[in-house]
Amino acid sequence: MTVPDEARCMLMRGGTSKGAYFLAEDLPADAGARDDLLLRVMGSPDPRQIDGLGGAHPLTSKVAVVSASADPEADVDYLFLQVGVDRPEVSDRQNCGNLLAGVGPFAVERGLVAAGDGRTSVRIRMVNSGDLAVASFPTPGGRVDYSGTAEISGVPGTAAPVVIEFPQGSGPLLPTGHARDIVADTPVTCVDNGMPTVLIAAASLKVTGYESPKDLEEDLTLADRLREIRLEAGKLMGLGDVEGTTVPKLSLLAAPLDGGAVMTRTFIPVRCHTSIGVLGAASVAAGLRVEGGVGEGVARLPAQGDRLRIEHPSGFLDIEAGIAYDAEGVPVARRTAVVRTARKIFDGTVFARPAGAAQHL
Ligand code: NQM
Repeated sequence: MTVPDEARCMLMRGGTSKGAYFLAEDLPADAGARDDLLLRVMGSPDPRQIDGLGGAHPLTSKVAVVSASADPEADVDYLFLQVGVDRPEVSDRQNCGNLLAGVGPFAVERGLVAAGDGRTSVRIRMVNSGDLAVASFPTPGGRVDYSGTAEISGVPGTAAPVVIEFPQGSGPLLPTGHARDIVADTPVTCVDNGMPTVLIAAASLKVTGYESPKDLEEDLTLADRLREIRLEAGKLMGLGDVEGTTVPKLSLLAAPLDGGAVMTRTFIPVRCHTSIGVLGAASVAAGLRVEGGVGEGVARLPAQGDRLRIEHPSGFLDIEAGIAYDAEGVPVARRTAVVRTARKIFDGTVFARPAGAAQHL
């Protein structure tokens, strides 16, 4: 099989992440050939990703593959691929709500969806989870306008708002069936409102939850504890052996510092996020509302409404995420909504590192 060495590609910032966006038809149809090409495009495996597009961090080593959808409820299909930085791995095991912010604009740029005059809404099927999202963004004069006044923490400057709504998740909100489990001697709440996430009170791991991501990453005792919790929680959540996978994430909770509902430090799952993922935040927000969860006594929930402010290392993320209890008393997620921004950085042809070059590292 011949694997191409170049592909049509658009580099975009999506929320607080950055990734390479491709039309599915511009990549090899065979998943093995596609992944081989993507590793070489991003410059992986290499901790610096010096010979590719990747930015030497999981948040900047991401790929979106977009195509017209056969699903009558969706306009486009979006497959998210996490490309390993220092490991030769491409994973479709998780979703990414940050790159999702660029999918609608990309679909218009590539002519998959016709722009409305003023605003365009794109219905997106997230292939990784099967869930649907609707993104709407400004398209004055039938063209995507990335400029605007929306600000998101973790991104300098302002840009056009991309409003993203998730009508409802498909899986159970509490994958273990409990509001609280004891895992590796630690109380946790395992929740999935779009991203499997283990909530842990920072104090139960003997950290404050206000440390910098760098300080937390350098704490090797903490890293061992988190690994132990994650492996056990992964099994309880029905995810099997999660040793080499990027889910579940782990979110440490502490009391808010700046008027929000909670302060977070989120491990994705080894590096500590410099802010928080969108679906990660959706899961935290829903998990905080679960009666008997580990957020009780830590978080300060607003008295009314579904809107919550999740504080994180570089600011905050406001999200609307409500839950309801069904007839059996089981908590279920309701609509989730968030505002992100996105920006086209370049559009052109990406030339991949030649096959075999990484073996010399
Ligand atoms: O949770 C990082 C990110 C993400 C994922 C991660 C995300 C989300 O910030 O929806 O966006 O958790 O690996 O891009």
